[in-house]
Amino acid sequence: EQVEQTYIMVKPDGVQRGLVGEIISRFERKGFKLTGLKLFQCPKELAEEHCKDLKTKSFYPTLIDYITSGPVVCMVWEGVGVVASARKLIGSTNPLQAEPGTIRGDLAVQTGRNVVHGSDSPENGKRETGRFLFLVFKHIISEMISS
Ligand code: YYY
Ligand code: MG
Repeated sequence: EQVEQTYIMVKPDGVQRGLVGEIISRFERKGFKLTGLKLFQCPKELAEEHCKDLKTKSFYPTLIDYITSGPVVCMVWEGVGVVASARKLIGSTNPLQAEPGTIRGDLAVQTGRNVVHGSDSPENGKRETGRFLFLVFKHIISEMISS
């Protein structure tokens, strides 16, 4: 079986509500490996790139405003089967339909404030992780330039 990577992002409501530790500990306790982590104010371009499959949806503008409304905690988790397993730990998109015991099932009520993102396929896990690493790289370079 192949080791996968998934991109997990605690959304601004999760950060503001102080749920970062709780969310990290669920992935840690499950036994996955944390291989990247950074707190960011999500730039609008990244939010648009990240949500580009949802561009035609009516909630898209609200979604972009939400994702860019405050800092997010970006993480990469690794392991065999991590992509599907992380989706199970996170629960359904609508927190009212998410099972108790899942992150959204336990900690959220609104779809538009559902606390956390997780990649939906191994391909997207790679793509979103790549985007995250690029952003970290850009951030380091821009700090070097401005210092
Ligand atoms: O992967 P997941 O986050 O569970 O759902 P997606 O269908 O990819 O939608 C991404 C994001 O968009 C969702 O987490 C909240 C928001 N959203 C919404 O605000 N209203 C909807 N009806 C569907 C999704
Ligand atoms: Mg999704």
